[in-house]
Amino acid sequence: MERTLSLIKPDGVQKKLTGEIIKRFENEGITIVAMKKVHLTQKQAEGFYAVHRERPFFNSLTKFMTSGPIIAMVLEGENVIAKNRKLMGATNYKEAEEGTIRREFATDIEKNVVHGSDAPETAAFEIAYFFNNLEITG
Ligand code: IDP
Ligand code: MG
Repeated sequence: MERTLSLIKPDGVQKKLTGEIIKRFENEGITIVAMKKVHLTQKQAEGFYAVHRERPFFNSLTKFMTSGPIIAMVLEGENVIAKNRKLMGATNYKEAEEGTIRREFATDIEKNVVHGSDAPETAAFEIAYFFNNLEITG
C-alpha cells in the first residue's frame, strides 16, 4: 500500500471539477484517506513548491496557487503514486494522453488542474505539509 498527495488546483476548484476528479480516483479503486479545502498564503505556496524556487515560473506558479481555494487529498492504494500521475497526464496538457484529467480540463501549462506527488520521498513531504497523522484515517 502506498500514499500520495493530490491537489485540485484553484482552476479545477473554480471550474467545479472536484466531483469529476474524485470519481476518477474512486473508479480506479483508489481510497481517499484524508481531504480538506484550503486557501494557501503566498508563503505556504512557496514552501510547498520550494524545489522549484529557481525555475522561471516559480513566482507565477505560487501566485496562481494562492488565487483561490484548493482541495488537498491523501490517496491510498497499490502503486497509487504512478496511478495518480497516469490519471493526471503530462504537465503540459498538450502532451498529455487522451482521456487524462489535464488533457481534458487544463487550459495552460501552469493552470493544469491537479497536482500529484512524483515519488515516495516527495509524497511523504507533501502529505505532511498538509495533514497531520490524526487527519489521515487508518
Ligand atoms: P508536475 O505538476 O507534472 O509534477 P512539475 O514539473 O513538478 O510538473 O511542475 C510543477 C508545476 O509547475 C506544474 O504542474 C505547472 O503548474 C507548473 N509548471 C511546470 N512547468 C511550467 C512551465 O514551463 N511554465 C509554467 N508553469 C509550469
Ligand atoms: Mg511535480
